[in-house]
Amino acid sequence: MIWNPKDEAAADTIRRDRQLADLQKLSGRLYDKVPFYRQKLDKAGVKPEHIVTLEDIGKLPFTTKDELRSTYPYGLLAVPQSAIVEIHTSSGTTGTPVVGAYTRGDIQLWSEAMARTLAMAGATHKDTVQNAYGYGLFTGGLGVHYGARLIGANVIPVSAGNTKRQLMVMRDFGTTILTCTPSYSLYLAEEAAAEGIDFSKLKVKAGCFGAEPWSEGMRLEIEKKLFISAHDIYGLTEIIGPGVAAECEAKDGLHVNEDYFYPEIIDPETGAVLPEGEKGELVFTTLMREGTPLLRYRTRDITYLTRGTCACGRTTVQMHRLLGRTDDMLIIRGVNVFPSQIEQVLMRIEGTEPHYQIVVDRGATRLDEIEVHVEVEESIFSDETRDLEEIKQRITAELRSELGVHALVKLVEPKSITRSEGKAKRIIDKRQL
Ligand code: DLL
Repeated sequence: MIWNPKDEAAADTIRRDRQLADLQKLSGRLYDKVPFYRQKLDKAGVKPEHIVTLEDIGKLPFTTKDELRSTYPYGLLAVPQSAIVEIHTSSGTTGTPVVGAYTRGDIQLWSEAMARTLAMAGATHKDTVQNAYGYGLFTGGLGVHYGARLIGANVIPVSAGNTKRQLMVMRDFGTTILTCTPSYSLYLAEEAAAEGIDFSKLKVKAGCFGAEPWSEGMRLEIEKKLFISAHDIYGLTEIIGPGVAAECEAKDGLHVNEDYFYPEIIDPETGAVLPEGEKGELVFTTLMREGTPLLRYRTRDITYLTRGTCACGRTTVQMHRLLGRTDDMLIIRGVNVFPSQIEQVLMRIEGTEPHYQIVVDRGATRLDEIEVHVEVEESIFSDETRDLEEIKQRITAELRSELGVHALVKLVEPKSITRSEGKAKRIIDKRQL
């Protein structure tokens, strides 16, 4: 079901007219109300009235994560502080957190964006949504909550963690839709098996998974283990949280809520806007945000966009599942390696579990070495060492052909890699770069 056919399935020309009008209003608002943006626009020699066509967005300067950090905490507010009703921040594990401040209008917009997202996974007011994203400053918890509420579904705000309780809730309250990180959904499946709970007998029918990278192979694994339809959902704190883009039943790219979040793909080196279908860095302009609107925000996420009416009837532009981030690309002996490439290889190999970690270090020779730790199935691990050796060799060969560099492969016991209740930690980089 399309939650809002008028906007999600609007004709392209109508949508573009609205986007242009909103962009013009936004640039005027930022110029008048946010000294940071006024200075930026002045420096770039652009005035809001120079935005005459949608393509003129290219005249506007980019906003970077560093700028968000340097204006921490309230430097980018476009409304008086008294109009703010909620604050979220990114986890801040890699520096000063970035802040998103929401007005009442922003919460309404977020609810709408998330209602669209959940509806893409089939949610209606009859559903019971078990929300296992963390509640708090992280946007996953409240974002899903607001969307489920708008739909009128029964939302269970269980939050992240406490796996045994998750399973009890799922069984006793008849959860039909599960929301959590993709890695955590597999942990739930694993614990269910240990507790003697059969997923095929539970009522869960779909899941909205995101907040971390995952591959098509991982989707198949989740669908098989949980007996559900698994949908990719994407978003980031700076823009709104989850609700930026999501997969419908066609699962052929994520529909971007482009009437709110205008996407562009740029060459990360030159900043040039790339044509449809070309891979590059995703950039968003928050056309309708009130609290902390952003112009051309560089997400560092890598993907490409495609247009055309989807089988579901939505006309919104689609982004391909993320291919990586400009800052998670590992450079191993000069070769660019994305963790997503490694996951793709591992998911193809029979006998491995979808739990892995990538360790990068410099050995005695001071050269980069990459070691991939991957769990193997119990039956194989306790069985013939010959099988283990075969799997190891296969993974090594496939990684070499996919990545173009040699990776050491270490097969580890089932359940030996630390499970995460939120975003999985896949990379351990021990190099001092
Ligand atoms: O992770 C928002 C979110 C919550 C999205 C729940 C989906 C579900 P941040 O903590 O600010 O926000 O992290 C944003 O996570 O720039 C991506 O690199 C990554 N990310 C988010 N969704 C996906 C996804 C939330 N579906 C950063 N696939 C983004 C791959 C994702 N990476």
